[in-house]
Amino acid sequence: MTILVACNHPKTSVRFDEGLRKLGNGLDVRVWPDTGKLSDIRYALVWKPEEGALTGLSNLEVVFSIGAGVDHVLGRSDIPDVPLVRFVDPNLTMRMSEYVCLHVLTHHRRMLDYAEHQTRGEWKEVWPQPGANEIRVGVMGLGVLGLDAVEKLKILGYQVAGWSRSQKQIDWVECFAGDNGLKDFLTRTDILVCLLPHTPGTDGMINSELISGLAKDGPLPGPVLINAGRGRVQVESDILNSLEADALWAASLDVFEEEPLSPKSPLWVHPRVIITPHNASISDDLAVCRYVSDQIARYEKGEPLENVVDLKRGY
Ligand code: NDP
Ligand code: OXD
Repeated sequence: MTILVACNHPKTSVRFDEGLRKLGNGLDVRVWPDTGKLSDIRYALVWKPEEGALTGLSNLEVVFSIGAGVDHVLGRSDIPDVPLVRFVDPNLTMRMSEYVCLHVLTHHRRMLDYAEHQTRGEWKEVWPQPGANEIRVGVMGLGVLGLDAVEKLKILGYQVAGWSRSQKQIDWVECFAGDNGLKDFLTRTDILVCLLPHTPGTDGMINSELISGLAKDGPLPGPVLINAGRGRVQVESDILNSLEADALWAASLDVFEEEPLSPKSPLWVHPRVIITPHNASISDDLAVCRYVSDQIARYEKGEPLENVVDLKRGY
């Protein structure tokens, strides 16, 4: 059983090569571009592989994505017509919810204001001081990550709603769906959290128009955006314009249209923007290797693969 590891950085590939070997599961691991005989390769483990890395793999049976998102492989000319399995893992899910709760609390509890006061040694309370139960958080994307995030936000006491493509029924969360449900979802949202994948359907959807639909009657000085889904779901110039126009009060952004974010981007220096380098939740190397190894074992036994991407939907 031969697996090809193909990542954007050779160092990343080496880590997964070592991880898979450590498991001692009998896999013959090849690291792109040292592929050996292409016809040996039945599996591929990829993260933003070089264009062409998956070409000519005539016996390839499954592609595994190192991340939960698969936009780094979809839409490429060399993506073969075989199942694409994405990474789903409790640790990845837990850490994304940590990020979401951290940033919701940061804006709710006005930590940017206090950090600024501290630079001047200024002892000053910021008012009003609403409780979590007065703040309406809306999570876009009620998949593996979104569902865990809404559950944890609910435990913190927030009024939580979710928005997804298909209608969901969850007792303790107000659920909205599709284009028809978007307006009402936004109107009741003070803090918007995006955990959407990037697909043709979500491309650029966080724009001025969407931001202007957020609640204007909340207890914070204005609406807040937190995006840890994908950068291409947002239009950064619109986010900046909305901040300047006070249509948006603050933002936490982990993902960007182009990554890494250019040092010239005005987002870096905006006083009400918090930037993190696409690390809201990073896939743990060994967890990925174990996951892939388990999936291959299932597949070899004739059991169905888990978390297979619907190529038509794009996630
Ligand atoms: P899932 O596939 O489990 O969930 C995706 C959710 O998005 C679903 O609820 C789906 O709706 C919804 N959705 C997709 N397209 C649309 C649309 N056009 N309109 C409305 N809702 C839509 O993915 P995960 O929860 O596992 O992950 C979400 C994304 O998070 C990943 O794709 C990745 O881009 C990002 N991510 C970011 C990380 C980071 O560190 N910043 C780390 C890991 C992931 P429905 O339920 O109806 O299908
Ligand atoms: C992922 C990511 O998709 O790290 O897992 O962004």
